[in-house]
Amino acid sequence: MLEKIQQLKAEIASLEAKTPQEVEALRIKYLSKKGAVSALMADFRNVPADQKKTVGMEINALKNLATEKINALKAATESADELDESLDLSRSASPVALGTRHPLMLVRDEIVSIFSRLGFTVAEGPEVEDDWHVFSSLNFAADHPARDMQDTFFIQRNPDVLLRTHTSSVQSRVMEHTQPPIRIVCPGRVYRNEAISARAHCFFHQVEALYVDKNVSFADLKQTLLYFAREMFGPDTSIRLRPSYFPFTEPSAEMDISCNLCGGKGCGFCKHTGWVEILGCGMVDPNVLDACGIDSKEYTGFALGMGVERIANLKYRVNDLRLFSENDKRFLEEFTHAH
Ligand code: 2NM
Repeated sequence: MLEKIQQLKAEIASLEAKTPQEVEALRIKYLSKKGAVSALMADFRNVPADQKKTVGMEINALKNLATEKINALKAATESADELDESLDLSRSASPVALGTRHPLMLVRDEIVSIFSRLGFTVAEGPEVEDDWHVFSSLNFAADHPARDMQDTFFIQRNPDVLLRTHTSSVQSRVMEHTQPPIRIVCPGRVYRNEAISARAHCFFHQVEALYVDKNVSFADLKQTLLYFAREMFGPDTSIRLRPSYFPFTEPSAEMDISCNLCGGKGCGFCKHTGWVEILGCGMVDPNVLDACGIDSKEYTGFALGMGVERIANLKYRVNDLRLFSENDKRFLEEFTHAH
């Protein structure tokens, strides 16, 4: 009897079924009134009295095992069955919420695209730079305040490992290994050691352009600026240039556009002047060309640079710079349909 029980246990433990029908057949075979377990129960009265306790316990264990096994098979085949019928495999997946392009990147791409229509190609370079490419090659005097710890981030206290403060370092690198004609546009992130506020951040984005060739003149610069301003801010935009100073250009100028809020009549945004400043520019200083291996007796060039945040502020009237780096979805999603 015990031997028979062990044999049945092994048999039941290895049972398999693929459909609910097969499971039902197994249930009948082992657990119905005429099944194998009931047959053992019926034989139970022939078991000698001194073995009844052990054999009884074994039969109960067998019955539990068979019930559990068959329930498990039932659950497995039924759920497979259910899946087959309820799954609509032709349904599309649940919609994925697409991200949005960052407003600064939209504006950057628009600026770059305007210059590329004028034949400028994109050049990029490292954000971690050395003194030569950020300052010395660009005619920054040894005691220029930008070289100060106050303004520039140095890495590991090494005065020759720093975060670029403008993308002009990319232009210096290109001039070093390319002879004119050079016509490049350089977008990128730059770093300055400033306290974060609504109007300043420790990093921002720039686009600079550089054109070096024979006979490049200030008139070429001016025409390029006018084309840029009208493409960016609309065909009715006027520009004006004011004399300025930058270490890497001589002469230097700052460009204003007619205020695109009031159309030049004067409003709070343009401080009632009718003009807003948008970029700096000038003729590349001969010292810069020579330092970068370009003969300043043969070639001249113009350069210009602008802050992407500033252009974005003008275009979208974002009045707090911090919004650009907080990644608040409500802000970012406002630009979903901007382009
Ligand atoms: C500006 C303003 C004026 C500039 C100069 C150069 C280089 F590398 F050619 F010397 N790149 N960019 C430049 C000139 C940038 O940003 C306000």
